[in-house]
Amino acid sequence: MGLRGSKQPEAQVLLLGLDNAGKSTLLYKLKHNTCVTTVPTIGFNVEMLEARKNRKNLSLTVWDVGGQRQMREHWTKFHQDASAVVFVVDSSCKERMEEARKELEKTLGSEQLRGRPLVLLANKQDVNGAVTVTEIKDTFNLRKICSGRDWFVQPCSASTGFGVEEAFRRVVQMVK
Ligand SMILES: Nc1nc2c(ncn2[C@@H]2O[C@H](COP(=O)(O)OP(=O)(O)O)[C@@H](O)[C@H]2O)c(=O)[nH]1
Ligand SMILES: [Mg+2]
Repeated sequence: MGLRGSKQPEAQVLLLGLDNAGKSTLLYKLKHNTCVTTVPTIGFNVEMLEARKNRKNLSLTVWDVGGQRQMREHWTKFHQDASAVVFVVDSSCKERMEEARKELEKTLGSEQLRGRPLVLLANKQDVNGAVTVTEIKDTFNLRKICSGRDWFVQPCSASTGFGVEEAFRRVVQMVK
């Protein structure tokens, strides 16, 4: 880092999760603090976010890779350079919890992501009857599948903005 002169530290963050989990909404909330009408992401969105860490600027490049099934095989191409993984779950959709759990497990099994911190976002907490953080920790068996890495579960709502800043601060804190 220091050898590259004045270039400021940067980190790549992978934003993953099933389609419709709220990844793009979250990214735009963070970037512009607005709610935009998203369209399903084909391919990927990428945004640069500025943060402060250890009294230095840190630029985070966030890769929001489309969550549709046919895109998931491409997730692995982004693994190599990732400093952290943010996995977004639609807490209002119990029907797809198992599918989400399987994808997360597969992601965490990637050799290239070994030891990388995970922030799991229990999104859509504004929806009545949304699954709680405790329930998600249990259903996903997080303690087990996250052994050997730092992890944290943050409840949030990308629509209202609740928990979104906290989630971002966690990510900044956890990137190495
Ligand atoms: N109620 C609610 N809806 C959300 C939230 N986050 C995203 N959505 C909606 O969920 C849908 C999918 O969001 P999108 O960001 O496109 O999901 P992506 O496929 O993961 O990028 C959109 O209709 C969003 O408005 C949330 O926190 N609460
Ligand atoms: Mg999207």
